[in-house]
Amino acid sequence: MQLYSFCFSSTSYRVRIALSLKGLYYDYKAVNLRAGEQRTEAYIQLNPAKGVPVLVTDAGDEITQSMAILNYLEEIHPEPALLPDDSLAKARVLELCNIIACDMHPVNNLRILGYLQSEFGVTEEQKNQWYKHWINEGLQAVEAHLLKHGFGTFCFGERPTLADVCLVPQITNAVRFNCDLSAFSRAMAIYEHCIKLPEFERAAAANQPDMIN
Ligand SMILES: N[C@@H](CCC(=O)N[C@@H](CS)C(=O)NCC(=O)O)C(=O)O
Repeated sequence: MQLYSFCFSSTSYRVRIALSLKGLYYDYKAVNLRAGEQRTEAYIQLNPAKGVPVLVTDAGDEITQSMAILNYLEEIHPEPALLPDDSLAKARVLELCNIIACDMHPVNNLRILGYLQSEFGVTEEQKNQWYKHWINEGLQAVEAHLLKHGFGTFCFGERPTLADVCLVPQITNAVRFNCDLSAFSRAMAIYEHCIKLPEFERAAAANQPDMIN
């Protein structure tokens, strides 16, 4: 397999964690988002949505959208399972994934922050205020969900699920943007636990071939 990825991309990081947890080998194809490589003609042929990640399967099929890629990996490589069998338990995991993937990530995506600056003259300070506001809103929902339905060392139990796969990259970004995360003690405890595990560490930005400062 091949993974089109950017070291600091949280959506790519989700997929890197899942590949690592499942012990799957892949070729790393770096896409420098800061240099705008996601908007080149060649890349748009690969992903018209102009983003990472893209997974190219062993058969050469291209899959975009991190949640679709995670679902594919779960079905093709079911062990270790990152979703519970029980329907309600699975819904709980996916609820948390969707808070992050649907409610939080899109409003703070690079292109949104760039548009705020280029079209509306938003200052760096205002951009950071926007970013922190949506992180805080989203993590309040995450924390409440974890307190209501979560248990164990990970989000849901003693083994990582897709909830942890989505949570860790989102918190990593929040830490990078100096957000105040003191109100989210359950989410932070899970994050601190996960990032020390070799499977998560392998997938971190610092360990990617395109790591830049
Ligand atoms: N919903 C998509 C979002 C993909 C996406 O936009 N990824 C970000 C990086 S985390 C990106 O490539 N942004 C490029 C840009 O905004 O120009 C997914 O989950 O894969």
